[in-house]
Amino acid sequence: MVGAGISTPSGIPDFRSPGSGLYSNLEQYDLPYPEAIFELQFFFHNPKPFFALAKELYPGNYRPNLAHYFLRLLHDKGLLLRLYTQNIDGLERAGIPASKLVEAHGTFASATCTVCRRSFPGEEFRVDVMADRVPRCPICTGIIKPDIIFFGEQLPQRFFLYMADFPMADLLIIIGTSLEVEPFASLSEASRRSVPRVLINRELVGPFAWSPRHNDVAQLGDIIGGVEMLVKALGWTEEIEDLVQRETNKDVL
Ligand code: CNA
Repeated sequence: MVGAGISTPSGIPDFRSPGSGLYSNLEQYDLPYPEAIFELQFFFHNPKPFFALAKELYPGNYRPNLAHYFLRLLHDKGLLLRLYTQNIDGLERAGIPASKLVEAHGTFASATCTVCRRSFPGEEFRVDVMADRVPRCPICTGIIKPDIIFFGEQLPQRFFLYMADFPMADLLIIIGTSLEVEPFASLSEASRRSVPRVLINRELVGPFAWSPRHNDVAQLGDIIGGVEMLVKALGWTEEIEDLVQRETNKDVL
């Protein structure tokens, strides 16, 4: 399970980190209060702040970091049952196939007309978003909203895979999330009690703080440092360095 914290080393601010988080830097988005950016009522009143964020987070602006490559390595080794992410930056897609990924809070990769409900690939309105234009449906002129889950909206069907996945997991790794947003946060309680839960985060969060289990493990501090320690303990340091090198070369080519 991962959250915004795995992408802060890539330069994408999280929500709640004091000072650097999105919620403490609202002026540029012109919002009455932080959560309004993901509220439908506010979106229909003024979609511009959301599209300013969309422009920022659009695929291609940021690169995955060591935490993403660690998840990729888990997958390459056949150890990843599923990756549940709250992130909407799409960085997990670099190397993790769609079948292994649950983007619980949606994605910019597709979009839906808010009036006629037609679906569009995200790429189709990239030009509009980059030019600070609110994208409109070519058929009915309704506003097109990227398939990001707003407060009160239903989570994607794939989220419910957790009912089969969590009882099967042998290990639950949780990285870079405040575990404050439901229902995602409660997944941290859905693994079997005999299964260790590993938290890599700046501070204790969710059940690690208020109802820890005897077999919980918390590596507190910077995420990259925490991932490096785990990778070292697994004896995968060289492998991950090779992977990062290969992927960086791909970017350069
Ligand atoms: P959050 O509530 O902002 O929590 C982030 C957590 O990560 C906090 O506990 C931080 O202390 C911790 N953290 C951040 N950076 C580091 C670091 N470098 N080292 C160690 N710990 C760190 O974010 P959540 O994901 O828990 O909240 C859920 C929201 C945030 C979801 O709905 C997301 O869509 C949304 N969000 C996503 C992105 C993204 O896609 N990258 C960015 C901002 C917000």
